[in-house]
Amino acid sequence: MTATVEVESSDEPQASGLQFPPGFVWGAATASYQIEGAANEDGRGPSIWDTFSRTPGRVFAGHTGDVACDHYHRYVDDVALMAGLGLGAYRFTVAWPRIQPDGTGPVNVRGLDFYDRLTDELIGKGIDPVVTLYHWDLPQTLQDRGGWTNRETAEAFAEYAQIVYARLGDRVKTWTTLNEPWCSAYLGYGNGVHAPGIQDPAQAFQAVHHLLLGHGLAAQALRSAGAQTLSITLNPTAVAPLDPGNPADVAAARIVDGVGNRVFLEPLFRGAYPQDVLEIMGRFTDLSHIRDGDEAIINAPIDVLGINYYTPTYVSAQPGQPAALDTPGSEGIAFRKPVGPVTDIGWQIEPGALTRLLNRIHDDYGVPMMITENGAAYLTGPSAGTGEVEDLERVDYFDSHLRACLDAISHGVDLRGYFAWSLLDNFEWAEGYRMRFGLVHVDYTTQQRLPKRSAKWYSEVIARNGLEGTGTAG
Ligand code: IFM
Repeated sequence: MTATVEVESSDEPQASGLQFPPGFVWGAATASYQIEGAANEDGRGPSIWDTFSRTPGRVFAGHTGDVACDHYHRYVDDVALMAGLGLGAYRFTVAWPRIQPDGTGPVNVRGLDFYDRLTDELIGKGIDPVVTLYHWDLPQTLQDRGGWTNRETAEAFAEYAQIVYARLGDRVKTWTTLNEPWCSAYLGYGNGVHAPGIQDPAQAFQAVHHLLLGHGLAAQALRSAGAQTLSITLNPTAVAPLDPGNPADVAAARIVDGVGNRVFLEPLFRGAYPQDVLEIMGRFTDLSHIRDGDEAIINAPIDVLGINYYTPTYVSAQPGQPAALDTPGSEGIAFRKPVGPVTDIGWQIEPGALTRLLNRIHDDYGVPMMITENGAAYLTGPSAGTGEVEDLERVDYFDSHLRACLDAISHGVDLRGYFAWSLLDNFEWAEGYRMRFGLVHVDYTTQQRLPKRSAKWYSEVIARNGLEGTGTAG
């Protein structure tokens, strides 16, 4: 028997399969060292990225974050730009070295004042401030004492988190402890491509643990201070075996998933490191840095998991292959070079991998999620004729990845929001300013901002809370 459903006609816009859930948060993200500049102003201390970027050969063409997008001085105009795009939320990072120039001890009130002004400016324009406490700019003094390989850094981070909360907690609802601890640990201490530039698998694993411990201690402290929505942002590897029918490739993917993903997800959501990963870590360290009770601290309840996604990873078993330095324990595993369409940074474009990743984390951990970064590097600049930036490839990238989000939502994923990376072109770490991820083009000579075609497209998506067209995504 078939049932007939009568649909009343109405002039109201009808939700289609390309519509996002009511209340979905639309935002854009940035990070302190990548945009602020003002590296030596108002009492800011040096960070590991100041040291690293001034070390010859570390960053493309010797670029540094000394000036970056000069956002520290231009935040009022930048917030106006965000309001013009219709952003509902803005994800920014507080720079630890502005708040405690030495990482511990005296508080630099002028640093707090800046984020206070920024927060008020956002709220005044109806934009929700979403704060990340750590996006890689560790105070150099802490690195001089071992950085994230030293347990004291985790304790110092919790103290710093409380200082920031005490100033902004009356207005900021969403608090993210760390951004992409995978990068801090494995790029900072594993392959050394990021600050502090160390290549040592033992230190990389110690850093993983102390980052997680710092998250847990900060989460506990923020919660007892009254924080409403707590989160951490991970960049889980969307890893798959090159040949899913080959058990050796499947085993290779399991190792990469363990060292890259489960090492974070399991203690965060189940309160214990997975046994197979402990065995890998145990080949490089005696594990004495993991103390009784630490995993319970890391397991502090959070409200939403931030996901940063850009590109998938495919691996296969390859006897004799040396380990990738950013994945200790990956001896005998080959990482496939990107194939098919890639962005200008060379990252493979595969929106379906985002759906798989979200579905998997939902199925395994049942946690609400938010896309806290997603975007693409394209070098498209202002055209000689119109002066406009016609970055249609970026529009396609966003569109296809938002469709991937809708697919995940229809699978049952509790996805609460999406933050485009990035609001502005900015300092892309070891790539310097040569890679451009912005919705808004920045002329680094004049600091002039120019919204790209993708910015206009994104503001239309925000206004309609959905993508153009009808029918189902995918
Ligand atoms: O620019 C970075 C950001 O700082 C962290 N996530 C990835 C982005 C693109 O590489």
